[in-house]
Amino acid sequence: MGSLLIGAVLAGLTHGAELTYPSESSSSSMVTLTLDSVTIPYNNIVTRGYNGGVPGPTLRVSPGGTLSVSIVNNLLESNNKDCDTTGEHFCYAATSNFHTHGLHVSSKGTSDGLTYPSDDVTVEIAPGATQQFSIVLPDYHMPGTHWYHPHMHHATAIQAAGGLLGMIVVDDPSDYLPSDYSSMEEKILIFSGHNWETLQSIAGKAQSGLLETVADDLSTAGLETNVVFVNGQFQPTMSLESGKWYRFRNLFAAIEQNLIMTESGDATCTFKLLAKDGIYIDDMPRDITQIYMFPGGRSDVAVTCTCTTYPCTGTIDSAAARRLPPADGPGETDTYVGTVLNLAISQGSGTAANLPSATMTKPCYLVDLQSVSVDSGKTGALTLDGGSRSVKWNGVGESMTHANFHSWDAWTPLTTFEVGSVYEMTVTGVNGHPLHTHVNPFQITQMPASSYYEDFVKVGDWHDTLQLSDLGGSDSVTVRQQTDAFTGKEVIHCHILEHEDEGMMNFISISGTEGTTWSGAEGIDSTCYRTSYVSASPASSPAASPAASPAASPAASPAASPAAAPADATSQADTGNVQTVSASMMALLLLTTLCRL
Ligand SMILES: [Cu+2]
Repeated sequence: MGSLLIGAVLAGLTHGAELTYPSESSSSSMVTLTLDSVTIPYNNIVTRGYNGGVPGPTLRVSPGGTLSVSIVNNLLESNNKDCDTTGEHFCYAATSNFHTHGLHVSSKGTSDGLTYPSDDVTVEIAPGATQQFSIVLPDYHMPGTHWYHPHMHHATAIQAAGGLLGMIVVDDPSDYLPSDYSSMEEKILIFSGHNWETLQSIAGKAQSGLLETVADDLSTAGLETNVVFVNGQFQPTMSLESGKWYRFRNLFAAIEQNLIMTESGDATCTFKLLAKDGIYIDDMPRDITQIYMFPGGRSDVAVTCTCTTYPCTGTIDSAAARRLPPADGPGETDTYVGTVLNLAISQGSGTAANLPSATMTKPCYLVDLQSVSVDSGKTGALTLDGGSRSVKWNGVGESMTHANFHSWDAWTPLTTFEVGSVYEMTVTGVNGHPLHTHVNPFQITQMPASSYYEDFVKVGDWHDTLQLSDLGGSDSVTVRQQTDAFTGKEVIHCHILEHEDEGMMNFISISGTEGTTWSGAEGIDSTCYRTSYVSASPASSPAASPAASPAASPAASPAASPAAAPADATSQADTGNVQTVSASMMALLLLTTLCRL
């Protein structure tokens, strides 16, 4: 115990161990993720992890690719108490499943006719069982930074924040990014938030076996009980060279708190925002001085650092810009305060050039929806109601408590949306509760102020996870989304995941013909793409039609793109079909381009 204390003090005085990076899987093969108890270096905590550690491997996939994942659940049946036994909303701690947070993919499963589940959070993998998932990304999926974690209702928080987490990178198509951006060296940075006080409390309620005394043990050892790890390490050191740009792929794998990160020390670092939640912003590179991360959110940031004399060091700390009064309990709405990452800067040979302004060509499901006139029947009020732990649509929506919720099939959805359309939600409650939507991301079209957090969040930006602590409780944010291609459940919940486990979740049922896309997209942005991204050749640039009509029709057009969604039962069962579809869509694209010329 004494040596641990000395070690902790030394770690505080000196720079920590060199940052390491998770292993990366090839997207072309099946990835096996084995859930088991693991021992992590911080006080030898025994928690749940994938493949022997925290975080799990980074999964890489290309647009149009398939994530084939086999989840092997080696957690112990003896730790799998049901909710009647625990008498709490926290239970089934050893039952798991697999959610791809941020991916624009089908939420369907085997009960819908798929051979293997896609991003289906209704799956339950019992202790000792193995389940394969097959998650097909559309050809036109936006490249970006996402993540995976279990989404087993009543056990999501203890599993995800306990250590079952990993990054997903959807790779940029070749020739997609300007070379100044594509040439950047990437740094995978998984900031995982572990408030062991919260986790000990949940573990006790769930009778989870693991983590039931974790915070007490840390206190006895004189160690911090609320920590943020980077790639599984506490306050490690990342070595960087001056004179070059790095692309930080930041993930805040967390179930509560915010990170507000700034750099200080002898090194001077410049941050430029490129993307949030796996979607490039329209005004990249955007000047930022702080990196704001909500629980579950991601950001891609270009970073370059210099020193007056070499080598030098810097520190990335998170500090509260404004500390909220405790709303629902300790830590739940607060910003994490502490050192996150140390930097060691050596002198490089190059010079970091000014980054050119760039607006990336977009897939049609992400065109700017701000000017669209949305049908009155396709608007409504979405409320994240912390008090009743519920998500409501136009004032209606039950809490998914253990008492209310018996099965996904028996649950009445909030409402029904039509696939291939545009919807508008006026959202309240995002001051205290991070809004997360599955399947379809959303664009912010209205906020009380045009930007928050020093331009980190602006009207027009896309997110799948959003929390704005600076809002008042009755302030609303208006967001729009396309219900692109995928029918089935669009799950919506609070990403303070203990709130989700307590019932703050619901879903919208998306109906219609699988694959239907919104025909109004090209009227807004004639360059948007519906198949694999193809780099624009000089010959095709005159086709950027100045006469394109901005008058967007939100009407669904079932015939618009019959082959757009590859995740239905037939195409998923046979990869060959997907390729055939892609080839035919490519032909259609060429034909369309020729017609425009
Ligand atoms: Cu919440």
